[in-house]
Formats: sequence, C-alpha cells, structure tokens
Amino acid sequence: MRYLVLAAVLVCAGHARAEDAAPESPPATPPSPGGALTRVADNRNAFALPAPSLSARDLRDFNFGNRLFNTNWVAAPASVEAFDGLGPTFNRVSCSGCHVRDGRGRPPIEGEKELLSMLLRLSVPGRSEHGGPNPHPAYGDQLNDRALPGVPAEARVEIRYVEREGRYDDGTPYSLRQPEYRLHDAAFGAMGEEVMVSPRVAQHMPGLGLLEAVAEADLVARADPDDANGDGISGRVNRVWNPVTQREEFGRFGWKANVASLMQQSAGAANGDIGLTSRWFPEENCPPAQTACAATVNGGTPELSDAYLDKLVFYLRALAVPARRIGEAARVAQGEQVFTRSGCAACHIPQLRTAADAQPALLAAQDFAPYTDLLLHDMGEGLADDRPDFLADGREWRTAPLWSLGLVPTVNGHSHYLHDGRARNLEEAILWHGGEAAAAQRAFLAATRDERAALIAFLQSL
Ligand code: HEC
Ligand code: HEC
Ligand SMILES: [Ca+2]
Ligand SMILES: [Ca+2]
Ligand SMILES: [Ca+2]
Repeated sequence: MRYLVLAAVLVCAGHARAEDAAPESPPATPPSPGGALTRVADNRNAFALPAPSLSARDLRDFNFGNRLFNTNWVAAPASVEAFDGLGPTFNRVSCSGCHVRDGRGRPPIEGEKELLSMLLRLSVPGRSEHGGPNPHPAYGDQLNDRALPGVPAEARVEIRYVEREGRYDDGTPYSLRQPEYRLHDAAFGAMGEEVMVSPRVAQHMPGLGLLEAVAEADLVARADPDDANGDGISGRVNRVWNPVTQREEFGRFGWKANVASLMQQSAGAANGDIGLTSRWFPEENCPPAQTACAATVNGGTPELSDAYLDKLVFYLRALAVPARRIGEAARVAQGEQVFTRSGCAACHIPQLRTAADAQPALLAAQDFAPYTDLLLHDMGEGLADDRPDFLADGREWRTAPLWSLGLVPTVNGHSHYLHDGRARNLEEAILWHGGEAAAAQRAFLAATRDERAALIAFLQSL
C-alpha cells in the first residue's frame, strides 16, 4: 500500500504546481521538492533555472540577478564602473566562482594549491559587539587568500588528510578522511595559538527562498533544547545579529545557521568574499594592521548598489528547485523506509510549509521538501570545528538540507559533502554523523549492504 502511494506521488513529481502532486490527505512522501518552484531538471544547469511561470518582468529581474551572480568584479577604477570595486583582499571575483553553476563547492583535490570554492572563517576567543564570533585582530573574520596587486594576501591554506579505517557490521571496510589545516605565508604575523578556524564549502543555491519564507514560529516549535521528549535529539535555535534589520533574529543560513536572511548573506558574501561594500557592509574588509589594504582606491560608495543587491536576492529566491529523479521506484521506496527507520528524519524533516503571507507571492503557502529542520545539532567530536558562531557551539551544525544533493556530481563534477567537503560520497557523509546523530549512524553501520544501497538511492533521488 505504502509503495503504491509513493509510486503515485512520484509520477507527479515533475509537475510544477503543488496541488497536482498532493491529491488528498498528506502523502507518504512530500510531493515535489520545491512546491510551485519545482522544475524537471537533471543536467549540469539544473541548479540555475528560473522557477516556472515567472512573469516577464520577474524573469527580467531574474536574468539580471543571474548576471550579477556570474559577474567577474574587477579592480577600481575600471572602464566598466558598475562592476568595479573588487578587493583589496578577497577570495573569488564572483559569486559563481565558488557557487559554480549555483552549486556546491569542494576542497582542493590532487595537485590543486588554492581554495577554489571554500573558505575559512576565523576568530579568537570572546564575542563581537553583537554577540557573534570575535574577529581576529589582524586577519578579521575570514581568511582572504587573494588580493589586488600591491596588497598582501592574508595567508595560504594547506589541507592534509588522515585516513581513519572502520568496518560496517557486516565486515565491509571503509575509510574516512579527517582534514588538518595548515596556514602558511601569513602576511601579518603568526595567527597565534588562540585562533579558531572553521572551514566551509560553498552551499548549493536552489530553494533558499522557500527556506527563508518558513515562519520562524514553525521552526522554533520543533526545537527541543533540553530533549524533553527523551529521544536523544535536541535541536537548538541559533539567534544571530542581522545588520540589515539591526536586530537579533532566527539564524537560517550558513552551515551553523549563522546568518538570518538572504539579503544579509548576499551583502555579507559580497563584502567578505569579493570585497564589495554595500549599504549593509559599508567598510572595506581591512583590519587595522592591513595598511596597504586600507590605502587602496575603492569602486564607489557603495560598490554594490541597493538596486543590484535587490536583484541578486530576487534571483536567489526565484531559482527553481529540481524535481526528484526516481530511477528504480521500489529501491527508492525501500531506501525511504531505511531513512525513516534509522531516525534520519528526526533532524532531516522531510516537509516544511512557507508562511501564507511570504513575499514574493510565488513563495507563499508552499509545501516543500528540503529535509531539514534548520536547527542546530551536536554532531559529535569528529565533525567539531571548536569555533562558536553566535549560539552555535563548536560541535553544533545546522541540519543540512538534503534536496538536490544527488545532482551535485552532475552539476559540479564531484561528490564531496559535509561542511568542509571531507566526505567523498554520501556514505562517508553518513558515517561521520555522531553526537545526537550517533544512533542514526549506528543504524547505518548495522544495515545490510542492500539496505545501505537503497538508502543512498533514496538520497540521490531527493
Ligand atoms: C569564496 C567562496 C564564496 C563566494 C565567492 C561566495 N560564496 Fe556564498 N557561500 C560560501 C560559503 C563557504 C558558504 C557557507 C557560509 C557559512 O557557513 O558561513 C556560502 C553560503 C551562501 C549562502 C547561504 C546558503 C545556505 O544554504 O545557507 C548564500 C545565499 C550565498 N552563499 C550567496 C552568495 C552570493 C550572493 C555571493 C556573491 C555575492 C556568494 N555567495 C559568494 C562561499 C562563497
Ligand atoms: C541529529 C540530527 C541528524 C540526524 C539524526 C541525521 N543527520 Fe544528517 N546531518 C545533520 C547535520 C547537522 C548535518 C551537517 C553536518 C556537517 O556538515 O558537518 C548533516 C549532514 C548530512 C548529509 C550531508 C549533507 C550535505 O549537504 O553535505 C547527509 C547526506 C546526511 N546528513 C544524511 C543523513 C542520513 C541518511 C541520516 C540517517 C542515517 C542522517 N543524516 C541523520 C543532522 C542529522
Ligand atoms: Ca572593494
Ligand atoms: Ca580577512
Ligand atoms: Ca528530543
């Protein structure tokens, strides 16, 4: 019976309208990942498409936002004044430099010397004025490994991996790699013993507008900070300072739910990753020790206008969410049962609903299937970065949404997962789960080879 329900839902999975796919009472599986924003897409461009049925005007804004997301910013002064202001220090020259085709970043592979689509957050003990991480006095809150000519790049990063062998209960061996980070060529003196480093890969972009549109109360209602129901899963809310609203707000975005909104994230990334000032981040990213940085010509005040920022955020909100890709339906249905039985859904909550009054209207009242609760969970020592981020402690991470992960190899040509991309495939991502997720990880170890493969097939179908 269950299989029949699932199969019926899957047939509809490609439809754009949520109503099409949700006939009567709640289906066994949420119908389409992105509600009305869902779109059949399974090629390398799958993360970069506009939601279906955008108006002509919305489509124009989307296309302009798309262009901004892919713009290579240049040093000021330049002949194309609208797109100058890069640096003085930066990580990449465009959003898409890291979020390649709106997709997922990864750590360097064999032979690569640079970080191409990830970054290191930095801080020292204590708190910033607004309760966030305390920036390093000489290097700020992020390692900027590139700079304009005449300005020192802050440092270079080298990653080494230590392999850790293990076995599934059935004897099948596996190996996990634990990263170690070394900083060298530090331009402004040693980072010091106290420095805390949090490596993070760029996340994939589809569906972020839906996550932003869920009412805070619905998410807070799922938190169980003291594990009152005794299921071993707590789930805590991060509260973060939002410079856009000048308030403390529910943290939704970033690997530690360390950012409140897409506007904050976009303006923050423009400033921290590319070196662009905006209304919300008016200062160039030059800590006091970096005098050459501070002396550089800028690209206007601000470098990124309000109008451009609005377009960029609209673009992110209006990206389509790829429909599920079901190969062997029976296999995927079996995998879903393993997922549920193993306790994965306690954190990776299949279905959420956006607020009825969400803006823009295409995001309102959508049932969608991101597989996250957007809450913080203790994931154990193995994944810990030991760097607090607002209320998140050194072992806590935001439940990662599982939608579209199966398309990362198609879009980005790799299968690296988790916050620092250490997992080389989905199995390794699950095996790293600890802390509150230890029981789920245990269930995966105890599963048969066939069940494990079914679970992976299910994850790849999301
Ligand atoms: C240097 C690489 C890099 C560049 C360039 C970059 N990002 Fe990101 N992006 C990241 C990383 C890393 C994260 C996760 C950040 C964290 O956990 O704090 C992220 C997260 C995000 C998120 C939140 C995703 C989520 O699921 O929570 C959004 C939105 C985003 N970036 C938008 C942008 C935009 C817009 C630009 C260009 C203005 C941009 N990014 C440029 C690396 C980058
Ligand atoms: C206690 C909450 C919790 C449970 C239970 C849990 N997860 Fe997770 N999951 C997380 C968090 C938090 C992350 C992000 C961890 C990180 O990046 O360090 C994550 C990450 C992942 C990722 C990688 C996502 C990405 O974007 O790279 C996969 C895949 C995954 N989980 C699958 C599962 C499966 C399958 C199960 C059940 C066997 C499970 N999880 C159980 C909280 C949980
Ligand atoms: Ca600049
Ligand atoms: Ca810096
Ligand atoms: Ca609980």
